[in-house]
Amino acid sequence: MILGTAGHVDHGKTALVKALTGVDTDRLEEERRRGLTIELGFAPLTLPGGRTISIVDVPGHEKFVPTMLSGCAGMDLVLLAVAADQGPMPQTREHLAILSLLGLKGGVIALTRSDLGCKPGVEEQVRTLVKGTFLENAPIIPTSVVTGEGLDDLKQALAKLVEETPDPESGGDYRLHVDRVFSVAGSGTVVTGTLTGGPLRRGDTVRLWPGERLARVRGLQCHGASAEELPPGSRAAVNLAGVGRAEVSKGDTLAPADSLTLTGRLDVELRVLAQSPYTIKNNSVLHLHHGGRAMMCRCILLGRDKLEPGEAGFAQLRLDAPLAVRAGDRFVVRFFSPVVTVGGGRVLDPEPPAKGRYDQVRLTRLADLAAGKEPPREEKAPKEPPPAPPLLGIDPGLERALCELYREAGLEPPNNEEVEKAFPGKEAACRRVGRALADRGVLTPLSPKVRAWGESCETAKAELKKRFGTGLFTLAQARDVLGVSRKYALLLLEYWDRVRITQKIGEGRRFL
Ligand SMILES: Nc1nc2c(ncn2[C@@H]2O[C@H](COP(=O)(O)OP(=O)(O)OP(=O)(O)O)[C@@H](O)[C@H]2O)c(=O)[nH]1
Ligand SMILES: [Mg+2]
Repeated sequence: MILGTAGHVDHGKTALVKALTGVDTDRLEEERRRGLTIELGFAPLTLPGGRTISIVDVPGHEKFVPTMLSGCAGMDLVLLAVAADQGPMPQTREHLAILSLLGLKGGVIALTRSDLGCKPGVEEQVRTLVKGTFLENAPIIPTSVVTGEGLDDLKQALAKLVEETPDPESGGDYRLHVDRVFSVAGSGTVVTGTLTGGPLRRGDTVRLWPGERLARVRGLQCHGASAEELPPGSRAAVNLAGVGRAEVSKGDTLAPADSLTLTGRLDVELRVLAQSPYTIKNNSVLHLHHGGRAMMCRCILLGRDKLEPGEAGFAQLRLDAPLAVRAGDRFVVRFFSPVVTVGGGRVLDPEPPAKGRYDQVRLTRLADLAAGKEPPREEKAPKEPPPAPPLLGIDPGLERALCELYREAGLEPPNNEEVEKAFPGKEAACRRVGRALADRGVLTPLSPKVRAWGESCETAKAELKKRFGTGLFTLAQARDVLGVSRKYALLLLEYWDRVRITQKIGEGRRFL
């Protein structure tokens, strides 16, 4: 079972984890120097009664909310830290909202740093904050890592909570959102993450989504102890046979080959937080967080033009990059700018139609899906056969031909559909090879529909950096330096904005 921390920066989360487990989860030099959590931290906690659970310690700083979100994947319970001398602060509220949107069911609240004195009325403020949320009836326990006050009570409260909470559901397909990747001398690439579903066994063949790479699980560990299999709710370290360090990234998902849907569009049930300062309007751009991934998306509202704070409705999210999902998955959305959490919801249909915002049949079907009813079945196009494993199944001739085509096209590539059409009869294989080349970084995914030769993009970056340094430049200037049309210059710059190579400022941009 996974217990996550939550709460505002400096409210004593990491200190509390250390006092409970003996593990300092701020392991980076920078974290220790700045006294700030930057990356997720992990520690096992043995509770009174002998049961051991895993703690995921998240950063509280506003800047690291995306990291906090990635740590929520697979979280069952929360330890919300509120500094007794300060009371609830913005990220106390934002973390609580995120955990509510993700469907967490229980937790304990620690009033930390109690030795520094309590702000008058702080317990009341906390009670008011959690009223109507899943923490409404959670115990509030004053704690201090300096005097030791409350630590035993906190452990007892956690033991009781764990006992009352059903174990994470087993059965079904395992899934693990990768939160760390590293190499171990003599073993090769190891990824870690929180396991849901499963169990995951040594010898299993996993797919590294959203890529198509298949890999065998050579070894498994939980908090340093080797295992033949791990149940859901485990912190898992997975040694992948034959996978290079560069072939898997943080945010990737390990799951069986045909268990997820790779998609660029999601029909969802979307709820706007009651305390959201913003309304979500049709066609607005949002940051989407799902599992360990974050990306931009465009929100097409279905059957309405806006969602006010506190309202829920159906929407189609059009994603900037393919995402591996399953119906029922939870997600969170943050406003484009300023970046604050505004809502979230559940995926209802990962393979939805592209059109028909006011189509009554579609809206009724979504309402049925949201209510958990099996919809009146529509005829769907037959699914593509599961992709063949790359490297084994890839036609080297086709790979060469595609590379040639993209190299020649440089910064003005044809879109994916046009590329496929150039290889009649081999469209599906072409799609596979294209994706595999993008996964390996040979091609750069400028948008869900267009890829470009990676080296051309790198050269373009170098040319523009040489010309403008970190100064501002306009789209027209970039177009002239690169000698491409406005359309392609914009495609490249918008891609760089998304992956934070450039930043858009008014009408200009600069390199970050
Ligand atoms: N006096 C006192 N200080 C504490 C206590 N717990 C934490 N602190 C201090 O509060 C500061 C922040 O503690 P952390 O545990 O790093 O806070 P955090 O919530 O993990 O911070 P982020 O991870 O950056 O969000 C540190 O200087 C701690 O020494 C406590 O019980 N008493
Ligand atoms: Mg911390």
